[in-house]
Amino acid sequence: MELSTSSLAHVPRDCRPRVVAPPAGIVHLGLGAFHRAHQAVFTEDAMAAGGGDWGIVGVAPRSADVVDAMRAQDGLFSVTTLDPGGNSTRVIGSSAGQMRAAADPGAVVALLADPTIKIVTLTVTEKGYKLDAATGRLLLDDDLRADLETGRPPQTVPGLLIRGLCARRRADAGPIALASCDNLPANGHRLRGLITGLAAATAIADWVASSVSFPGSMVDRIVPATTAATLAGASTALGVRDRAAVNGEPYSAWVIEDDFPAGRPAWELAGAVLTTDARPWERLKLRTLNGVHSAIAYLGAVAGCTTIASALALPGMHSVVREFIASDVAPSFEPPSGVDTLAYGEEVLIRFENPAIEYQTVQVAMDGSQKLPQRVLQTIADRLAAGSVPHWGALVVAAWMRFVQGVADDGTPLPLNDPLADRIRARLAAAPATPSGVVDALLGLDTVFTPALAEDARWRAALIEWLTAIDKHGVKATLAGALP
Ligand code: CS2
Repeated sequence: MELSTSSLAHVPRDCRPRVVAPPAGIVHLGLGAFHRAHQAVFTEDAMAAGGGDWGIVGVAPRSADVVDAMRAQDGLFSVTTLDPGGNSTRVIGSSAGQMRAAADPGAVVALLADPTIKIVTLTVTEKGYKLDAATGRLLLDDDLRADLETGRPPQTVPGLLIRGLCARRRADAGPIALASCDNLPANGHRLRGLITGLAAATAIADWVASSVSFPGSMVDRIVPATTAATLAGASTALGVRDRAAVNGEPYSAWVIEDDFPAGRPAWELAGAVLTTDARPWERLKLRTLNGVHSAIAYLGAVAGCTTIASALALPGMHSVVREFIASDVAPSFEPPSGVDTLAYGEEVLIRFENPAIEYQTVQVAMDGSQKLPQRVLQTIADRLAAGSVPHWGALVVAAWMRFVQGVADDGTPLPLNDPLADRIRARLAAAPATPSGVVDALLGLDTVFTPALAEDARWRAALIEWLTAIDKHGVKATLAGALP
């Protein structure tokens, strides 16, 4: 039997949703596993505790799989919390519909112009915003230009949002909040800059300024990609088949700027923290959790480890990432008041060690050109500006430079899933195959490395030193010998 509203009676009572088929109030762009295990859960709990019509219409930009699976299940899906002390599974009922933007962009635009929709949340990944990762400036590529300058159905996220906002203004459907939940620095400010920049040349510029808000947020939960084992585990727990199941770690956090002109769910009743400025939390999380995640991913993948937990168990890895946190990350920023970055880092390492979360190193490693700037390079830039050479940060970037060459230490091919893959390959192919050749070729990627970073001789030397060590001894031996 499949999971659906009519089969819920067969699902164990304590796994059933707290809300079913709520009227829509939110559109969510990016129907991936992270959203289903994060905002969808917070929003269900908020409706259960505080009421309101805040059902989520989930929009998948391209992929049809999740949309089809969820539609067949009346929008229901389950989240299994992977806890070394015992797993628990619950069905989430906060969905109010599913759409595929690529198949029917007009329907998404019409929805954004519907007065019942008061919030748009986004998890479209770093590259979805079409922003230069190094500087945050708009990257007006051919796709986005076509969305803005022709009447074709929009194919990019910014194109879809602008078209939706124009339609909303025309329909006089009232104010709306656009809330980025992606791992971008100052994500609310970046989305505001993007949308107001694109709207500047249009008739909706003033309306956007007065009626659209851009609350920033820090989102956090480790949610591995769904596998056949995820689906099998959910079916066993539920007694019915769930094709849209996801797994997540026990930890889950959401710090959101409270700027919702048309109202919002009572997320604070679901454990979220409402604040006036989420940036200190985002910076802490991006530089520590995500920075260390990427560090373990690149070093681990090159060393031949498939999961983050197994990579963290390599001799020397734990000490190296602790040194990275203590010597480079922690001194690079002021944490939110009351938070100790070193203690936060220790908690993060315990979360990464959870053996039940089989988070793939290559999943974290993908899109490095979009992730490294906010996760690692800003830390490095701040340390260099303070007069200190970030030795461990250089090891992380050297590991990325080794990773993008496409083979692990044992000769196994490594995937390069990155919007800049072609540029990266072309630069490497044109450069001498020496550590300094590779470092110079990649430092020339100007949407990744700012001029200050590309030109810093101290840092370049540190990169070359690490890359030489990795080339000569491999990652495992480099890690094992990195600290006395
Ligand atoms: C990870 C994140 O895949 C990645 O790049 O670093 O998805 C990470 O698991 C989340 O940000 C945790 O909140």
